[in-house]
This record gives sequence, C-alpha cells and structure tokens, in this order.
Amino acid sequence: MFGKRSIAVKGDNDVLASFWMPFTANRAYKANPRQLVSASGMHYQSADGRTILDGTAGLWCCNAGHCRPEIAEAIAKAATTLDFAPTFQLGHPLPFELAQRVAALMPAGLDRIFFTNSGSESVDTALKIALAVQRAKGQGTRTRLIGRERGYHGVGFGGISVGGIVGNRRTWQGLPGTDHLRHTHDLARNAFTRGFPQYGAELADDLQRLVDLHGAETIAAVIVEPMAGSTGVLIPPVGYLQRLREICDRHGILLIFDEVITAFGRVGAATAAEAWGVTPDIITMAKGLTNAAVPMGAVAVKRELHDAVIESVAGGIELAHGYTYSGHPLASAAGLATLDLYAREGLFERANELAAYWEDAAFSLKGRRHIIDIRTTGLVAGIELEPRPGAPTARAMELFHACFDNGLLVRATGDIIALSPPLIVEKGEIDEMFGKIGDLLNTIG
Ligand code: PXG
Ligand code: PLP
Repeated sequence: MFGKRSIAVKGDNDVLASFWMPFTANRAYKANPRQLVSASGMHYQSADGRTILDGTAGLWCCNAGHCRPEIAEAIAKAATTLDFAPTFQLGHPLPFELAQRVAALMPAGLDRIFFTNSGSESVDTALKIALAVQRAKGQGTRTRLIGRERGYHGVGFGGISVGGIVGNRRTWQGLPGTDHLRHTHDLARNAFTRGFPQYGAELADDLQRLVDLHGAETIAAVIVEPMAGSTGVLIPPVGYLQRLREICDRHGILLIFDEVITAFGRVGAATAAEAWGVTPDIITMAKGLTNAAVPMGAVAVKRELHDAVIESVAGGIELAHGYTYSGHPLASAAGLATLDLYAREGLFERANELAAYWEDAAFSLKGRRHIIDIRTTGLVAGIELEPRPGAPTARAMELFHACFDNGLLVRATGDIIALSPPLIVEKGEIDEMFGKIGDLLNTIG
C-alpha cells in the first residue's frame, strides 16, 4: 500500500519525508522516487510495473537470487517455532548448527564463528577480537589498527576509522591510533588487464613502512578487503595479498580479510581467501550468508586465536562483546537454508565456471565511448568511465539512471559502474546486461 501511494503522488513529501534514507541523495530521491515492490529470481518489479534485471544481487547480497522459497519457508518455520531466545548465557540450536556449517566453508583453521547482524558489526567485532587476542597473548601494546585507502568497512566507528573513503570519515573523528596503506588502483599501469593486475605487489610494502614508522609492537592488525568492492572493484595485484601476509607474519600482526562482499561465491569459491590462496587470521562476512533475507553477519577466527582469548581468563565471560541478536533464530534459519541452496545448486562452482564468459562479455565493451577500464573477477565487474570534465561521478550516475529506466539495475560508485549479479545468472542475462550498458553509453553525454 505504501509503495503505491508514494509512487502515485510523485515527490509527495508527506509520504516520503520521514524515512531518512541511508547513503542516499534524499532530496533528489524524494523528488523522483524509484521503488521496488517485489522480486523473484534474477528480477525486481518496480512500483510502476516494470521488470528490472538485477545486475547487482541487491547490494552484493542476494547471491542465490530473490525470494527463494526454501529460505522463506525456513524463516517462517523459525518464526513460528522460536521467535527469539537469548544467546547470552543461554542458547538455542540453530546458531550452533550454522556456526559449524560456516566453519566448514572457511579456510582450514578458521573454525570459530562469532555472529553479528551486519557487515559493519562484523568489522567492529573483528577489530575488537584482534585487540583482545593481542592482549591475551601478552601483546597489550599492540593497539594500532591499519586499514587501506579506498577501503570500505562499513559505518561503525571502527569501520570508518580503518576505512579509506574521505566522505565517510570527514564528519567523524574516528578511533585514535589508526593508519592506512596506500590503495592499489593504478590505471596508468593496469588498465584493461584481464584477471589480476600485473603491477602493484610492491604496494604491500607500505605495511613495512608503517612498521618502520610506528614500531611493530604498536600494531595489532591490518584489515583489507581482498577485493575492494564498494570503491569500484579493485582487484588485488598479482602477489599483493601474499606479500601482505608475509609482512604480517614477520611482525606478529594479525591479518583480517573483510569478505563481506567476496564471501559466498562472488569470486568463485566460498571465500576470496580460498580462491586466491592466502589465509588471513580473521574473516568478516555478512550479505550472502543469509542471501540477505534476514540481516546477519559473522566473523571467522583461527582456532588458536580464539583459544588464546578463552584461556586468558580463569573463568567467567571471556569476551565482553555480543549483540542482542547474535545468532538470531530467523537469521540462523535463513543462513542454514541459504548454505543448503548454495551447496545443492553448486553456486560457487557456477560462479567460477561462468567467470570466463562473464569476463568476455564485459571486455566486449572495450573501445566503447567513455570507458577507460574494465576489470572482472569471478562474477564481479567494474567498468570505469572517464569523469565528465568539471562534474566527476555525474556520468556514472546518469548511466545508472538510464539503466534503471531501461530495466537493468547496476551500481554506480564514483565514475565506476559495478556489476555483481546473483550467481544463478544465465548467459543470456549476462549478454543482456553488457549489451544494454553498451547501448546506453551511446545515449549519455
Ligand atoms: N565491509 C565490506 C567489505 C562491505 O562491502 C561492509 C563491510 C558493511 O556491511 P553492512 O552490512 O554494515 O552494510 C560492507 C558493505 C555498494 C555497497 O554499493 C556496499 C556495501 C554496502 C552497501 C552498498 O558498494 N558493503
Ligand atoms: N542500547 C541500549 C540502551 C541497550 O539496552 C542495548 C542492548 O541491550 C543496546 C543499545 C545494544 O543493542 P544490540 O544488542 O541490539 O546491539
């Protein structure tokens, strides 16, 4: 009902005013609202009755496609069996089961799972666990947290402190004692590379520079996205993650991979860590964990790090951290049903198998108007446009709108178009996505 009313009265501020929309140009949206009212499989339905091909799996999260009945039924069953029960000093079965299932998908050794409700909470949790681990190991001087320029780690104070997006940090001071590695984006050397960029492994040495500057004994952890998603699909240069791992090992620094986007099949395996052969100490997840049907995040921790914290106190609560909804029954049920679907339909393998077709389809746009780079990995693509002189980001935003008006959902970030379809995408739909983008590029200035 709400959807109908709000659309029928275009720009009606009485109806749209109360919802302060997240990461949205509120005034522009409310002047020209675009609403989605239902979804199924690869498609959304808009309030004005159009079918829209989902090129982004919602916000990188509906990896098994929309409104899967198996997940909906599992949620309904949980809601009518045990709507809520605490996990503080009590328990209920589903999160124990889900933790085991998640652990089995993680790289060997990362089999202790903490549940949260979002990627941002997963990041805050991972950073707090890293500090607790260092303290438990008698390394209490290690309090510094290192992130990376162009990193997105959600919007908690921890996440924005290690994150590297100026707009997300400008208004808030963030935590003291953080620093940042340089980002790896280098169009001059790497534009139009297929797969991993050739150049830039040496940028990992920036961590050595920060060790030399601050002292290793002050640094607790480094957090990076194995592939930076939000800031435009920045694929790690060949050897970069390996080198980061080596420098962390040399100096007793914990390595955290923020896999909120990359986990659950996006890059062709359960994790980017697995796909790319570099094992961090801690992995953060969210999004695809429940196919986004109920909010949930998780943090996977190496068993010996978990044990160090658990054994550091004689008795009682070992880690003073947790959310009311950690391991919520509905989220846990959604997670279990989602992991079943991924396994039954072989969706991670499917992403891997489709990756070459996806890459070819993306690179078919090479040479088209405005495009200055194309990059893909797994079922992700970034298409970078030349910024319009004097109006950066305007061109990508115009293309985003043109796509939406023509039945295709993409993401615009800066002057980059990001694509990350549900892993059930068919080849014909891949052709449709890139075909449409190619055609619409001719229509924008
Ligand atoms: N870490 C990473 C790597 C993420 O991509 C978060 C943490 C935060 O998760 P929550 O659940 O708190 O939003 C994210 C989220 C986009 C986009 O369009 C990306 C995210 C969220 C919304 C939009 O790129 N990533
Ligand atoms: N604020 C208040 C006043 C609370 O009582 C609680 C939890 O009990 C919180 C915040 C934290 O909420 P959550 O556990 O859902 O993160």
